[in-house]
Amino acid sequence: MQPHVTDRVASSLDGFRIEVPSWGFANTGTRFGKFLQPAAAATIDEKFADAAQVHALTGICPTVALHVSWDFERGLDSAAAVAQLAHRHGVAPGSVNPNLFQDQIYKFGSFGNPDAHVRSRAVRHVVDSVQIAGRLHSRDVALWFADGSNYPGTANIRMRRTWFEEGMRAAHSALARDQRLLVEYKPFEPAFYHTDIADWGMALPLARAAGPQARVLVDTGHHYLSQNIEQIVAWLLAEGMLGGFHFNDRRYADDDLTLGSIDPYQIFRIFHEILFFEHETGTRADVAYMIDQSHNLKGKIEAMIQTVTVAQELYAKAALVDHRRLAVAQAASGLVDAESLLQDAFSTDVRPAIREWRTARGLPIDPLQAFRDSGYLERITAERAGRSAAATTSYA
Ligand code: LRH
Ligand code: MN
Repeated sequence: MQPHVTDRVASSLDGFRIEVPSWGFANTGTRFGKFLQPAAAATIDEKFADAAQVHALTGICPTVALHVSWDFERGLDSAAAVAQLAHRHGVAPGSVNPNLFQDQIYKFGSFGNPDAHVRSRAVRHVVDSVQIAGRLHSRDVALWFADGSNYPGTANIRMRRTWFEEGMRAAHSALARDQRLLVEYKPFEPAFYHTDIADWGMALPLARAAGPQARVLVDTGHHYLSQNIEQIVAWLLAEGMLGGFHFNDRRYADDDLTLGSIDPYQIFRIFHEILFFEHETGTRADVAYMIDQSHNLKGKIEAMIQTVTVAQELYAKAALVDHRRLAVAQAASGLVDAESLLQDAFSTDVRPAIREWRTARGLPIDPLQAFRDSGYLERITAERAGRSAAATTSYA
C-alpha cells in the first residue's frame, strides 16, 4: 500500500469515533413480530457489557446512546447507577434519547398535542432527560417526535408548529452551557398523513427557535428514496447547524438495516461532504456520529461490529479524496476528473491500512473473527438463556 494512503487512513481513523445504541443489543422487531435471541441484552448492565465488547474489539466506540424509558427504570434516580455500570464496563454514557412515543398519553402527540396538559408532561420528560444527561456528563439530548396525524384536516399543522416552538424553547432553557439539543426529523411512521417535524427544512427553523445550543440530527433512514441526503448535509454544514447522525441503511423506508448493507456509496458521499467541508474551512465539524439500528434477524453484537467496521472503512475511503485536485476540477467543471477523484477513493481497498492501524494499537486485525473466537457469545447465551420470555417484552 502506498505510504501516503496508509498515513492518510491512519490519521483519519485516529479522529473517527462512532456511538453505538443500547437498543441495538436488545430484542427488537417490527409490527409483525419480534424474533427473540437468547443472548440478547435485556438490562442496561448487559447492554453496556455487549457495547464494551464492540469497543474492546474495534477501539472506536467508547460511548453508548441511551433511551430514557428503556434504560432508566426510575428516571433521574437511575442516573447514578447507570453511570457506575458504564464505568465498570469501560464505556461512557453517550447521547440521551427521551421517549415521547410509547406512553398512552401521547396518542395525539407530545409537544404537538392539542391538550396543554399532555404538552407540559412531554416538556417535563425532556427536562428530566436533560437532567439525566447532566448527571451522566452526556453532552447531547437527541429529540425525535412521532407526532403527526393520519387523516387530512384532523390536525392544525400551524398551531402544532407554534406548540413545538414553545416546547423546544422550554427544553433548551433547561440545558447546561456545554449541552446540546439535537432535533431529529422523519417524514412518516408512525404517523401516515403528516409528521410535525418531517424534514430538515422543518427541523432547522425549530432548532433555531429553540436556542443557540440546538442543532439538527440526520437519521439516514428518515428520507424519501429520491432525496439527496449529502446535499442536506452540505447545507446544514454551511448553516452551522449539523449536530449529528443516526446511521443505518434501508431499501425502502426506515428499515434500520446495518450501515452500508444496501448503499455504501451513500455513506461515503456523506463522509465526503464533511471531510471536504473540514478541508475547505480548516475546521473540525462538531458532529456526533451515532448508529441507530434494530437488529431483528442478525446476531446483535456481530451486526454492531460489522456496522462499526464498515463505517470505519467508508470514513477512511472518504479521507482519501484529493480535495485540492477536486477543487481544481470543480472550478474547471471537469466533470469526469472530479467524479473520478471520488470513485478512485471509494474503490481503494483500505483494509490493509486499517489492519495496520489496528495492529499498531494492539487491536485485533479482524474484530468479527476475534469476537467469534472469544467465546463471549456462548457465555452470554448460557447466562441469559434462562430468563423468561416475559423479560423481553418492551421494544428494546
Ligand atoms: C425513530 C428513531 C429515533 C429513535 C428510535 C429508536 O425512528 O430513529 O431516533 O428514538 O428510532
Ligand atoms: Mn434515529
